[in-house]
Amino acid sequence: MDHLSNATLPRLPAGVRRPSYDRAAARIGIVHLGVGAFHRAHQAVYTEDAMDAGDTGWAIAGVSLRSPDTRDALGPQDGLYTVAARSAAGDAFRVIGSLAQLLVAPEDPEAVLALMAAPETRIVSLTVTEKGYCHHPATGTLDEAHPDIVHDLANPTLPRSAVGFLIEALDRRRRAGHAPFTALSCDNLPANGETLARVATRFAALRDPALGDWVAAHVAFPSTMVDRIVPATSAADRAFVAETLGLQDAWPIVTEAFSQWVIEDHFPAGRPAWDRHGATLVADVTPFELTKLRLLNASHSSMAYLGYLAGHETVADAMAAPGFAAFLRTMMDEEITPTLPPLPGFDLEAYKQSLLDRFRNPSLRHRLYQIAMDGSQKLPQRLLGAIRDRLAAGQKFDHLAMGVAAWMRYAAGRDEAGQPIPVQDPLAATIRDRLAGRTDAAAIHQVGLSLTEVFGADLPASTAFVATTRSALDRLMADGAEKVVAGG
Ligand code: CS2
Repeated sequence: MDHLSNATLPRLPAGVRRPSYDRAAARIGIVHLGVGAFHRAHQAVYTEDAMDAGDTGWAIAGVSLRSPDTRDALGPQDGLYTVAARSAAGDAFRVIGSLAQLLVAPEDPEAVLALMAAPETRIVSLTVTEKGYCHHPATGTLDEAHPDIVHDLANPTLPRSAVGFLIEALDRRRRAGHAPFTALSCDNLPANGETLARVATRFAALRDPALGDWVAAHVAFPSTMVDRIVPATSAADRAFVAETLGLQDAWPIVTEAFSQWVIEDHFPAGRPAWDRHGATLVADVTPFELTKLRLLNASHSSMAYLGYLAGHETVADAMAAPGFAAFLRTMMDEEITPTLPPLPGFDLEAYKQSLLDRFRNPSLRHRLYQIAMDGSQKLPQRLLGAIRDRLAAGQKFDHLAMGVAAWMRYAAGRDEAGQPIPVQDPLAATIRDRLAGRTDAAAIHQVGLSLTEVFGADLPASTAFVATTRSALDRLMADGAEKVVAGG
């Protein structure tokens, strides 16, 4: 079977949407760092819509900061790939052409920097995951001891980190008298634009105080809220897409029909007309971001650890198991909703119900193990912020605490049958070393709380937090996740 490419585009079945613009005439206006599945299901699709409507000066150069896999898969396809949006109502297939170039930073950092420094590049966007910011999750400040930060400060023209690339490219634009690009974070972080500004400006100042001042004064870092559930692509997904297209796609994206993008409208160098294609432009994204992180992502993470420990494979499997939907709904209603800022005109009840419906999507195999990754980088904005608000209000947070306890047990690396869990987390080795083979609740809890990068200094000093999370962990280790969740 032939591969998807510019040459085979005309062979697509009539029902498969494809680029309507002349790809050869499109010009790069965006460099995106972290050209992974989420970006390709989300920002690249909004940008495709804008280009289909004539905005063809906003093609994307997708940069991988680590692996060549995306470039190796899509390069032979002229950057084309399929987005298959699946739901109980049916499937929609679309071939996306907005990725005009694919680069692998470790192979040629200079090529990436040259593109980012070019005046035609007006936006540099990022989906580098929480750990890609090289920050302390509890405080949002730059981790100046991070190996990539240490390297990039010593080798500014050969960066490894997203921040290193951003600042070297901005410095080149500054020295050449070019205006800066807008730096657009599209990651699941609270106040993601402010977080990016904080770590980037600090990194710049460590390189050169004048550069730090320039970045702080001239670079726009708008915040965004991004939302689309995008499971990792499986071999079954590839077969499913090939059968529909009649062409092979080395890396299709299977996702849900739902997509949401809320963006602070602060783009001094311009932007695509994303707002004409489903994105929402606002002055302040905070209430949208907090609502999504604390409802969707908190539920995702709690379900990931409790569901994995209960022996379930996917989100849909867990949602079909006794008690999970009720556990999440109670957590959302009783412990999280009271911490949310007002969103005038927003139907919060309908939103919460829609989240549970999205989790139940029978067409998506969203593995709990995928969501469970990097929990040390996710817990602060997903569970701990709401817990701090509940502590300040003197209100209970038993369900949130159970989510924290389930992460502690998961991160300790042994499941309920005593089998090893292949924990993927920047702090996995630290946790393992500090446990030193101990598997009891007291040790797991004490090591967990010792992670100031995650829990800060305030939570381990809170009697209520320590007692509630320890009680949850004791219950979890005595009864098991399935019984705990079924019991509500
Ligand atoms: C998930 C998110 O893997 C995870 O941590 O919770 O990627 C989630 O699917 C997205 O935020 C949904 O918008």
